[in-house]
Amino acid sequence: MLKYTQHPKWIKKSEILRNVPLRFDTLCCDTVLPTEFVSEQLVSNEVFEIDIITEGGGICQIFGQSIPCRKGDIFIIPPDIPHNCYVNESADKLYISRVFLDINDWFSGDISDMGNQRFCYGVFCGGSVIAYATLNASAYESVMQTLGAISSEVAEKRQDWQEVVRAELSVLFITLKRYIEKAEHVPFETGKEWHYASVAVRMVMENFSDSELKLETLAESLYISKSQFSRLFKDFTGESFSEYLRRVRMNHACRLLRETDMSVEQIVKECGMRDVRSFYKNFQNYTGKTPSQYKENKKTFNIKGDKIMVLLSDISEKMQQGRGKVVAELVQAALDEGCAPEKILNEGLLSGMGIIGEKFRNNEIFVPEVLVAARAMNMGAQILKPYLAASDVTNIGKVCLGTVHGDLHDIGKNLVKMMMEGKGIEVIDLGTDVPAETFVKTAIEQNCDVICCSALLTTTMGVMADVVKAAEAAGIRDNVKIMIGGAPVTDDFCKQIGADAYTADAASAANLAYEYCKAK
Ligand code: B1M
Repeated sequence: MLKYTQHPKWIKKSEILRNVPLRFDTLCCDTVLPTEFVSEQLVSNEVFEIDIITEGGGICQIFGQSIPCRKGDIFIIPPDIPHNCYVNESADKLYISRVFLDINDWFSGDISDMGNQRFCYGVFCGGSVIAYATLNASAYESVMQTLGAISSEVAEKRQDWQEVVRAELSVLFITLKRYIEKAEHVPFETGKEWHYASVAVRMVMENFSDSELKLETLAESLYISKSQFSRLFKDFTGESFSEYLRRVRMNHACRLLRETDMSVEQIVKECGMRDVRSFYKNFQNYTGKTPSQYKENKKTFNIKGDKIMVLLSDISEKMQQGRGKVVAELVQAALDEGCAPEKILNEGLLSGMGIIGEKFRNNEIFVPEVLVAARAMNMGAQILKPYLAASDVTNIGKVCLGTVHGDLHDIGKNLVKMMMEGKGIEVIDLGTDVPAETFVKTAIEQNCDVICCSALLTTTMGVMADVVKAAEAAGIRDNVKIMIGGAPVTDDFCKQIGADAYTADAASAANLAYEYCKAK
């Protein structure tokens, strides 16, 4: 029997839209889907809403379409799309953490708007704030980076943007979680103070080249006393105003020395320093080198080999941070420097992915971070694709390739595909989570020369044995070669299950598949 209860009144549009680009709350829903009242039950917002199912299971109805949902599911609902969540008839509760994002606010780039809520992200329960995350300067920076990444995904809507937004959001929650404080411990009135400090940080970032920039002037423009300003600033950034300003200026000076041919005098002006003498003194204290020694280093850095090394390590680092666009640019820069694509793949992208795997194993990072890194890896690999897969030869033979059932890892498989296509082999990409029968059915229907299986989990390796058995059962075992690969797979395992070959990397997989196809 369907039960109908009133939709809880937790959406207050005016509140959502006031000054804050992002809010989240938690909702406990106990409404069973009322078939006859569906249209009246749907609600819509003027902001993006992201619903994360944290407990229970039920139905998410979007545009009148009922989608079953369970713990871990995330729904991204664009503005003005009518939607609602309901519990299953059998389940009694559905808990949803919800995020409201005012995209326009992000695009305006006006940080001060956000500051009105003292850099605070509220955790709401039943309409009231139960906790909030108050961010210090570096946490704020990292949240802004994540929000920036989300907003560009949302704006550009690339193929798997929803996946990436999900991953980025989880990163956001992990970051915020570290800063969550119970509401009673953080008096609401501190908001203004945090606002002052954040505005001051922004003013420093924007005006550090003004040699007249002083604590007094900033305090004055915020209508607070010098000592109050000084205290707030230190609380917020962890540094005194003068230390902070010096650091910002010296970082900028280092960058100019590294990346431009500006004279020291020009740099002194550009960094808002008083004169060359005090610049030298500060610079030496900060870097331990004179500006000319620092510039000398830049010259060594410009020697091609070193530059490539730096680029490769940047690729690895940015990939681990999940900065896909930057990775793509760095990969292009390394190619432009004449670095071999295989080197970029192995010493940049794959070396970064190795570190990610290590950190993941040690619980230093979690699935969302890995996912974001994986995407960055793919964006880098896309730039390499035409170089790795450069071949004029086509139609050497046909293979079907997939990651086995239960396994969603596809980066290695995609590399194998890239390399095989580069060898002129036609690749039927079956994607991930591929059942044994599908490999065999495709091989028969498409007349494939080779079946290629990839597995990254020890728990899914067994499916490869099923593929061999299924091929035998279908009577095609003598006509088709079976190749296997993936991090946990070994030559011994290959022999044990009766597959034809194991190869350790994508390039050798492509070479062997080429041989198999040619021999047919
Ligand atoms: Co997962 N993951 N992951 N993961 N992940 C591993 C594999 C893991 C080793 C991490 C760890 O614990 N250190 C671990 C497996 C442990 C085990 O089984 N022994 C693991 C786990 C546990 C999991 C989850 C269960 C985590 C969870 O949910 N709690 C989950 C499983 C999801 C599922 O599949 N059902 C999961 C999820 C994910 C993400 C989705 C977040 C993401 C995948 C994103 C994607 O692929 N689109 C991910 C990633 C990225 C990794 C790591 C970090 C990197 C894998 C990778 O892409 N490597 C990985 C740790 C690691 O390997 N360092 C890890 C780069 C890639 C180029 O290498 O795929 O080995 P690889 O391919 C190589 C060769 O093996 C070869 O060519 C490539 C190089 O040239 N090759 C073949 C591959 N296939 C071949 C086929 C061939 C021949 C060669 O012939 C046909």
